[in-house]
Amino acid sequence: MLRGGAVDIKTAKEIELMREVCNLAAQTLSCVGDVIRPGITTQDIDDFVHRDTLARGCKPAPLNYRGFPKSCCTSVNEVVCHGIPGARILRDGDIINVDVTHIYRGYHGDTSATFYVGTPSERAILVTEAARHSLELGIRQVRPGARLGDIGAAIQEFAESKGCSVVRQFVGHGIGRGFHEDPQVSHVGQWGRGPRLKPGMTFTIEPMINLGSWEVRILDDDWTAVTEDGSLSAQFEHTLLVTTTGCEILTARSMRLPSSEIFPDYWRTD
Ligand code: EYL
Ligand code: CO
Repeated sequence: MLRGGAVDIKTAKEIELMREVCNLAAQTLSCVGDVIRPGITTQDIDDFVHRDTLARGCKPAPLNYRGFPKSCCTSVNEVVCHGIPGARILRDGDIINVDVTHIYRGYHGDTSATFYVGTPSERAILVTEAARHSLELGIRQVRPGARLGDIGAAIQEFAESKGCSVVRQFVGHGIGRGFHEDPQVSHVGQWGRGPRLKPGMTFTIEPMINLGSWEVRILDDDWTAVTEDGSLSAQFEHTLLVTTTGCEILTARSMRLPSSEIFPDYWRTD
């Protein structure tokens, strides 16, 4: 049993199971990209995710987690995270984050992406590509000896340089047998601060980036988080392993996301 604050180091066998579940979650998320188009409902996405998760021999972790009623989260436009699938119809120009977490042989794999519905506006492209690139920059900090604060610093520095803001209320998290384990991974931070990363740690990075202010409020359903100012919000999430040399993106996708990765080089730096 881990003491509060202690970060679990996964064994070789656990890492193999984490690779499996994370790869299965990544495949489901890739396939979600093919069903998103104007005219479908967010419930249609949940139906697809539920069936696809079971078809891969997994269970959807969100379903009944702290009373959550659906198998994934679908967060449209000003919804920051934890949007509940339902009757909402997707319209041309919307952006939608789909967040899936699979359980397989007792282990969790958590990943999400923001998709464009039809033709995006300039504002939608800005916030979505800022979120995609900020996750990329956060991941680049992950290696043994780096500090937890380096991840948030890299994300915050970039997002704010593009005139966007970083949500503070929700954080990445350790993951394994538990959906949510220590540590908490803030998406804002200071260089050189916080505990050091060690090989065998597994955690998510999942920055939520807003076009306006970082403040969020929770709707009366007690789940849905929206931007306080109604501005657009976008998010991407990967589950990561700290290796002896750097990091492995356990939820990496081999296929591209057809409706989301239309500007893969928007802020290419290399
Ligand atoms: C369930 C429970 C309030 C999810 C994640 C579904 C949501 C709001 C109570 C984190 C925490 C997904 O996927 C997640 N993070 O990347 N709760 C989650 N729920 C839920
Ligand atoms: Co997630």
